[in-house]
Amino acid sequence: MEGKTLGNRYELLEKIGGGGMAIVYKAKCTLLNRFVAVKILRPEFVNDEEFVKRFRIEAQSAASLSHPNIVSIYDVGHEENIHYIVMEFIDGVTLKDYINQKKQLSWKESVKIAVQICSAIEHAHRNHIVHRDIKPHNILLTEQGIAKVTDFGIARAVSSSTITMVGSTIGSVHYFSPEQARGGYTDEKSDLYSLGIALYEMVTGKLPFDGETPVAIALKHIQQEAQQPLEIDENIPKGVNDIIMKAIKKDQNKRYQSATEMLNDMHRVLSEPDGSFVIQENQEDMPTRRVKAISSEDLSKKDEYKIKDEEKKKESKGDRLTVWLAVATSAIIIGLFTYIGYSFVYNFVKPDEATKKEIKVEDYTGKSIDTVREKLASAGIKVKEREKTNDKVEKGIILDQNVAVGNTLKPDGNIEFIVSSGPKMVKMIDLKKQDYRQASSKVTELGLVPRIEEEFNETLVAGLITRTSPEEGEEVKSGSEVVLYKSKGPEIKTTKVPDLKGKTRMEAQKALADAKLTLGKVFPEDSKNLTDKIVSQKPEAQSEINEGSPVDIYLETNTLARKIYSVSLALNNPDQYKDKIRVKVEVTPSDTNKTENLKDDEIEKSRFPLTLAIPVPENGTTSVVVYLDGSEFTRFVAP
Ligand code: 3AM
Repeated sequence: MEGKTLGNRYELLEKIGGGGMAIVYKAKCTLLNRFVAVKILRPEFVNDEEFVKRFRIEAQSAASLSHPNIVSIYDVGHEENIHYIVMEFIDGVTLKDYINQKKQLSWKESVKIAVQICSAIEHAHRNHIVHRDIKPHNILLTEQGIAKVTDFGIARAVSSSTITMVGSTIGSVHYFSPEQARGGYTDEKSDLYSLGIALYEMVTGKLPFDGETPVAIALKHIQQEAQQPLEIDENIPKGVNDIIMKAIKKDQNKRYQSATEMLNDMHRVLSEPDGSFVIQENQEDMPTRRVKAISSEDLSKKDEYKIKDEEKKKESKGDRLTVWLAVATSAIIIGLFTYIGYSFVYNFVKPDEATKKEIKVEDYTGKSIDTVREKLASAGIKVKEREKTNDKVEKGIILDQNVAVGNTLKPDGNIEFIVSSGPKMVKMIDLKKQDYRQASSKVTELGLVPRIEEEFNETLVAGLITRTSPEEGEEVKSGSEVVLYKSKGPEIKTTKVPDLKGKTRMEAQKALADAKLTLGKVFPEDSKNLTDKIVSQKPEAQSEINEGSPVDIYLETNTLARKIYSVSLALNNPDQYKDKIRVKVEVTPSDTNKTENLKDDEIEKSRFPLTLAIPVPENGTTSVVVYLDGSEFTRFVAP
C-alpha cells in the first residue's frame, strides 16, 4: 500500500497501526500539503456491502463533529476495493499505550484526561451521535497532553457478527456496558459507562472486569460488582471513587444521565477531591445497606462513646474558660486602678521638662502613615510599620495601632502600626478556548467571582470561552467579578439558494460559496457518462436555508457515444420544387431504437446538394428517412 495515492491526493507514506477493523497509514495530502491519517477498511469487510454502506454513512455523520477533543474527519472515499477515511493526523500515542507505559496514572491526571473525553462525548451526544466503543485504544494523546477521541459512530457499523469475526475487536469487551454485553439497547449512557471503566483503569492501573474469554468478561459486566477503586489504592480520593462507581452502575437509570452531569462532577472533584457531592440514585437499593444493619449495634455504641468523649472535652473546655475569664477580669481591674492611681500621683509630682517631651497617644486609625510618622518622629518616637492587604481601605492608611489611645509615649518609646497596602490584587490568567466549567473553577481558585455570558462565535464550539473581561494579564481586586464569555457556536443565519441549473460543477461551487453554502452530494453517484452541466438541484433555487448547509446537484447524463456519418442529399429533379423546400429527416439509431427528428426546416433550394450529419452508434447503424415537402424522398441505413 505504501507509495499508493488515493483519491488523487492522499499519498500513503507509512503504516502506523492496525485496529480490528482497519489499518491506519500516515499520508500526505498533496492538495493541501499537510499530513493526514488514512484509515483503510480491512479487505475482509469490503465484500460485506451492508457493512461498507453503514461504515460510510457513519463516517460521514461523524465528519460533522467539530471539537478540540475529537479527531476531525476530513474525507471519506473509495477507490476500486479500497474504502478509506481521511482524518486529522495526531502525533502522539493512544491512551492504552500511555497507561501500559505508566502502569497507573495520578488521580488528577486521570480526571483531566477523562474531562476531555467526556466533553468530546457531550458534544457528540448533542449532535445525536453515540460512540458505542469508547476505550483507551480509541483515544489519542498529543504531546501537549490533549486527548482526542477517534472512531466516532463507526462502531455502529460493526454488527455483532463482525465483532466475533475479528479477534482484536474483542478487546472492546473490557469496556462494554452490561447492555452492550447483553446485546441490549445501547444509548448515550453506554458511552458514559465505558468512560467510567477507562477512568477506573487510569486511576488503579487495573480493569474492573477481566477474564479468560470475552464471554466471561461480558458476564462479569452483567453480574459482578466491581471492586471499589479506593479498596485497590487508598490514595484515590473519595470523590473520584464515587464518580467512577456511579458511571459504572449496572442499571442505566442509576448512572449519570448525561455527559454534562458527569462532566460537572469531574470538574468539581478537581477542587474538592474528597467531597461527598456525587448523588447516588436510590440509595435504599444499595447492597451495602444490609451490611450496615448487621453492625448497627456496634455503630451506635461507637457513636455513644464519641458523644461522651465530646461532652467531656466540652466540659473541660468550659472549666478552662472560666479560669481565663477570671484572670482577664482581675488583670483589667488591677490595670485600671494602677492607671488611675498613677495619673493621680503623676499629675502632682510630674516635672515640667518631662511634660514637654511626652506625647499622648491619639487614635491614628484612618490617618495617613506618612503624616503620623512625621509627627511622631519629630517627638522622637520610633515608628514600626507592618503592611496588610485590605479591600476597603486605601494603601498607606493606618488600620491599627498597638498602643491604646490616651496612653503616653516617652521620647524614645515605640509604637507599631498596621498599614493598609490596598486591596489584594490578582493577575488574570488566559482562559480562552477552555471549557466554561473549567474556566469558572479556575477563576474561583484565583479568588475572583465568575459570571458567564453567552455570545455567538464563528470558530469556537459551544461551551468554550471566547474571551474574558478583564483580559489575561490585567490586575484586578481580589473578590471582584470576572465575565467569562461562553461560545454559543456560530450564529445560524439564513441565505437564499442560488440557481445552479446550466452551471458547471466549478461554477456551482463558486455560486454556493458566494451564498455561504456548501456543495452537497453529486448525483448520479456512479455514472461514467456525465456532462459537467447541472440539470437540477436540491433544495430548489430561491429557497431560504441555513448558511453552511449543503446543496445537492444532479448532473446531466451524457447522450450515448455516437460517430457522425455524412451523407450528401441531391435533388433528382430540381425544377419540381419551389425556391424553399421543407426538409424533414427522421433517424432511428439501432441502440435505442427510438425515432427522433434530426431536422425539420425550410431550406433554400440553392443549398442543395445538402450535407446531412447522421449520428451512428459505436457498433450499430441508424435508419434514415427523408421527406421533401411532406412526401417521402428517400430512406437508407447508415453507414
Ligand atoms: O497501534 P498503535 O497504538 O501504535 O495511534 C494509533 C494506533 O497506534 C494510530 O493507529 C493505531 C491504531 O489505531 N492512529 C489512529 N488514528 C490516528 C490518527 N488520526 C493514529 N495516529 C495518528 N493520527
